[in-house]
Amino acid sequence: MLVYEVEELFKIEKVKARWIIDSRARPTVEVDVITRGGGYGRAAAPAGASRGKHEAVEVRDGGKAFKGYGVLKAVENVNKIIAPAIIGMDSRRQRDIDYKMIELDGTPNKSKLGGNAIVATSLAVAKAAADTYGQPLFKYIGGIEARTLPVPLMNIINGGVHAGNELSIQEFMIAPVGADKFSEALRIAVEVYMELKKLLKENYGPIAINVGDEGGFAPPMKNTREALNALVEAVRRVGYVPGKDVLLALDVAASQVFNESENVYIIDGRKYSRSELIEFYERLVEEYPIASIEDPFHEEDFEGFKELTDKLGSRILVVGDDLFVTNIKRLRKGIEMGAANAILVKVNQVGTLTETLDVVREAHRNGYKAIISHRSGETEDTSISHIAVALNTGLIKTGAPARGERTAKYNELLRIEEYLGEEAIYPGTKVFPRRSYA
Ligand code: 2PG
Ligand code: MG
Repeated sequence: MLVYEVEELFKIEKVKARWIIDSRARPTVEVDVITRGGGYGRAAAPAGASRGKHEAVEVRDGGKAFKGYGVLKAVENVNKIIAPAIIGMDSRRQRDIDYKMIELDGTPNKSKLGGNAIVATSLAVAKAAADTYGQPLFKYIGGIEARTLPVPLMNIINGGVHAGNELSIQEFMIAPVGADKFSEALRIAVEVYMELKKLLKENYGPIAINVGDEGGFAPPMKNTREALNALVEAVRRVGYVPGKDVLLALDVAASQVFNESENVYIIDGRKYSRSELIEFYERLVEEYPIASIEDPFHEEDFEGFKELTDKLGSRILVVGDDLFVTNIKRLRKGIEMGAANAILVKVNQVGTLTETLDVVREAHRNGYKAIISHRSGETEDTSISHIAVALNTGLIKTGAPARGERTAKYNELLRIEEYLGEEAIYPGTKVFPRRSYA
């Protein structure tokens, strides 16, 4: 085939957006992109609950329908404004297409067209280009280098704004590292999840096995140690060694528990200043096999992140989520100051695939880990599984091994591991600062 004929195949032929509903029963934007060569890509925007102040903004309709959560306007923005602008463009020109949308939007936070409209289109374009090549998305993005399956940080006890219980900390996660393959790691996590369910039912009654937004249990617990004890106990009971086979991780989502007027954090009913909170984390890390703490301080407290990184950075990942909001400028500020040593990466926080790739590259260049992440409001879209493998991040955060919108991501990783066969790598503890936390 002649070069110009191949070029023709990748041109965008059709872009079509619609509303669908997400895992929290809220409407969201889904976009289909079709190329002239018949390549097809479909992607949907996820939505957060503990959102950072500096995230890309979702356009929602307001008014009565869907209690204001409708996305008809965002859908129209894709169909009437974005589609005519990108139809005819080469779907492989991801950067040009993403910057075209950024230009059309014209705001610093994508609030005109909507981060939801832009992110779904951006990912659908990449998938359509990949499909035109007949390749899975991770191969298209990462090429022959893409072969590291991520260690999953699995949120199996939910608290904070993701659950109807009294736990202040939002996420209590396990990281199954004691395996050579992702599929083995997933098996370990599933066994722990099953055992935890049993244990919670024994200790707190049947109400304890209700699940939160990310598929983790939302037991009627009142404090952090209670939740961590349950995790350690469940790991032991199924015969694994906490700190060796399974590590623990927290997302404090501290912006949610920060009281600005008093300049304190309220955790489990107790007030903590920044320095008291640092001591609290130091003790927890001593007592439990914790390998990662996300958003330990509120979203503007770069200083707090720096202090904790100085103290614990050689031992755990200090992860910036609401702090960095997948924004390269904020990440650079963190790098300069030595605030955090890892970044949580959410495509919809920044709004395009291109900006996401740039952030991960910047993180990696500076020795920061990147954790590709879902949102608490999700769809069946599996792009993040592909992005994690494509960029060899070695880390993903996508909830418990339960609820379809979460299992979609894990199941896709199983398929990717199968596709890669002998080439697949599972890094285990290598992605954390220490080899053992036992
Ligand atoms: C987080 C995320 C995902 P949300 O804080 O890391 O777990 O939650 O999507 O609600 O911002
Ligand atoms: Mg977070």
